[in-house]
Amino acid sequence: ESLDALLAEIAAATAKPFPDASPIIDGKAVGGTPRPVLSPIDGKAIGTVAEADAALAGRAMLAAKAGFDDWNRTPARTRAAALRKAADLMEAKRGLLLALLQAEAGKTLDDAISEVREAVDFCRYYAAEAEAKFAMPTALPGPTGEENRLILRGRGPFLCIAPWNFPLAIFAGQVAAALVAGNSVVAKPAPQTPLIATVTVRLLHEAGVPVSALHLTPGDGALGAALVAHPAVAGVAFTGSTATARAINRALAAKDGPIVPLIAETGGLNAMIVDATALAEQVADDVVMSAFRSAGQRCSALRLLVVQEDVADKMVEMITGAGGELKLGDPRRIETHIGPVIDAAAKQRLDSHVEAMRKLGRIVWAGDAPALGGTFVAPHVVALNSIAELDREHFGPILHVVRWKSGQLDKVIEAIEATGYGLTLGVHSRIETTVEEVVSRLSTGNIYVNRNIIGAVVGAQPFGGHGLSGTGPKAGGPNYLMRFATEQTVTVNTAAAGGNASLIAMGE
Ligand code: UN1
Repeated sequence: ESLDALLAEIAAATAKPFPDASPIIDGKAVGGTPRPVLSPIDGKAIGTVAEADAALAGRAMLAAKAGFDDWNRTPARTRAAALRKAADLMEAKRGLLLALLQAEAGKTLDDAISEVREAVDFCRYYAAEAEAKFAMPTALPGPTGEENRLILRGRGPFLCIAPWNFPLAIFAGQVAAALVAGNSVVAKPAPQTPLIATVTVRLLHEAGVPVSALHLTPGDGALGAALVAHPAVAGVAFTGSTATARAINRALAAKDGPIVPLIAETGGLNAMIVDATALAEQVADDVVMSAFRSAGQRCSALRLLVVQEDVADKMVEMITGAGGELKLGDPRRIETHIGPVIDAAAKQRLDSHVEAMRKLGRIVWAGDAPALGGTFVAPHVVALNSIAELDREHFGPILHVVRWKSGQLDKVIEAIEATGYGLTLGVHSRIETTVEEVVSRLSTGNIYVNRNIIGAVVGAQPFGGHGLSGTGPKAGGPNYLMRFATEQTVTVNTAAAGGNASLIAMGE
């Protein structure tokens, strides 16, 4: 399959105006307050979003409540079939999805292609998981004269709140998991990326998800708070900052009524430990890939390189050499390696961190940012004196470097664990006991040995962290759907009149 065909599909999708974004309740676009959607590439409007207010949030939640029971009683195989169909439709409509990932989220072609792939994989993976675990009750052994069945069902109206950095894959992944487990859904995309969310919801409806089971409410954090506060919410799946996850957790805890579960995937202070035995070229490649590509806008991205003193100068030189080869610019151009950061606020936060580090004399290297209208941030390498100095996640192409003395691996491990985050971690070493020590002593969710630390593959590398990085379970893993479900145990007295044959037959 040729690149030309792909580029032609993107060009065809770009030639027409993108479909507008709006709240969708029971399949209908319903009002909202319009504003333009701006591209991070050049700041120009690429479409319009009508944003929901608290009243529409309430309507969407009530519609999801009304739609829940039918969908929950729909056989899991039928629900899974809808996800498979959605995956097929995503592939068929990839031109539009790729064009939107580029224009709305500023993604390079590489990143956009991987993201469509990931969204498709999530749909197919959760479909298979639901068929394996939800379609049939599990028969469990027990005392003679009784039959026991464990049945998995949806919880109710699920609220899915997605980030802008994977506006297709994470958005579709959360929604697909919630739906296939039997929940109805109200989805709130990030304010920066409502267009692709609207296309995705329409596509899921086209694939066979009833309009009563999936509703969309574009809007900002205030809208998110109104949705979280609604009494009908039966569960929340959230990916975004640790601070917002905490706010959601507090708001849920403050409500009367049922205890509502929160599935949160948040930030990280992701480190890579490099010792003197590591292969330098490989480290340089993996660091550049993990810290700078995708403009550092992955929660898995590398923030902190912890390198053994003896090899630190050489490693940093190779990293900045490789970093200097990267082309920043319009992500729609095929030769571009790094596109813009998501918006002016993100750029401003990163610029002020770089400025603060510059004042302290900590800037080791800065790449070039293009003189274009968009929100571009050059990659940087910043020297720190200690791991503890990195006090928060800087969500962009900024790599912090700390040196460690041989014999101090212990201290390095303790300092990384002490950050309280635990999302991704890399270790580069050719000494097996070093790798083992790192893996066994760190609680980090995803550990990568002698490779880059981004791009977890659905099904093969279940993704998610601990502590300040999230609640689990891992997305794209065998336990993810469980948190979207309730369990029901049915025990039948087989000696009783009639024997309740139909209930006993369930799960045979
Ligand atoms: C995120 O950036 O919010 O492994 C999580 C990866 C991606 C990260 C997604 N799955 O790079």
